[in-house]
Amino acid sequence: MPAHPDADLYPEASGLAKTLVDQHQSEQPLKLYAGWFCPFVQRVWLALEEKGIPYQYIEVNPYNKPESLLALNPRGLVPTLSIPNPSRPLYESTVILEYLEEAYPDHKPRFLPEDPYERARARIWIDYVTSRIIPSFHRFLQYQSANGSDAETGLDRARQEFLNHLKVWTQEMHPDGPFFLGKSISLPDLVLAPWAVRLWVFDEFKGGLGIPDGPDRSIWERWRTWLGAIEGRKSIKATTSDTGHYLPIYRRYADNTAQSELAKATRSGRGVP
Ligand SMILES: N[C@@H](CCC(=O)N[C@@H](CS)C(=O)NCC(=O)O)C(=O)O
Repeated sequence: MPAHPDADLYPEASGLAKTLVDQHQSEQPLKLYAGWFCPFVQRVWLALEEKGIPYQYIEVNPYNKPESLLALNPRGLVPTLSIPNPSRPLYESTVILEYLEEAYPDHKPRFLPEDPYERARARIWIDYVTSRIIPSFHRFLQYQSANGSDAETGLDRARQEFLNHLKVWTQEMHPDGPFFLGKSISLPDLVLAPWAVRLWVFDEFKGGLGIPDGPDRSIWERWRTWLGAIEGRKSIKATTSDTGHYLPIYRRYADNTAQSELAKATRSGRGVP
């Protein structure tokens, strides 16, 4: 079998993320098996940082899966956590986020509202990110223009579909914010933030994101307020590596040669793996 195209991706975090990784090398009961480049990992990494939960960061390449990862998670995806006393595995980024919320109630901020209705409503928009926004992000990024007269139409359809999902999500935000539920950052923010700070990939590879000027101005204004708050957040900066190291990975998505489970799922019309 040919080697996985991402088997030899850049092996470690860089920039500010490298500094953070270095601070989290010592043995801790809670272990995060992570890939520095992975947006699903970044969801969990953000939560650990925001809440100040002690953890050990363990870099693994999920495209060249080590036994240590497979022993915890037979699918070999990151993020995977090893939970202490007794040591047990946990995976699936949104499940991990809910676990951290429940298992560390004294670690602030709390990421879900107290009120049961508001909690449930937050979960609708958390789910919307994974079930709608991320698949359409990938359909747009992996779209290959055919030759011929409607070469751009398909790409534009993919772009519009993605923008429409962002718009629907944005319309559900607290009117002033700056975050989804208001003044403080919460789970809906954390689940989308890693993709929001990767939107440069559309400028780099797909001719731009194409947020329209004019119609829906106030919705896109609200989107920009949210994005500014996310981009300025310390935990986001601290968990982000140098752009140059993401480039070859995202180029493989953009030319649709990536072989990750997510890339394959997108090609065959399935959702997030
Ligand atoms: N549903 C999973 C998705 C995790 C995921 O797809 N992680 C990628 C890296 S960003 C991975 O481990 N890919 C390995 C593979 O595709 O074999 C979650 O939310 O944690």
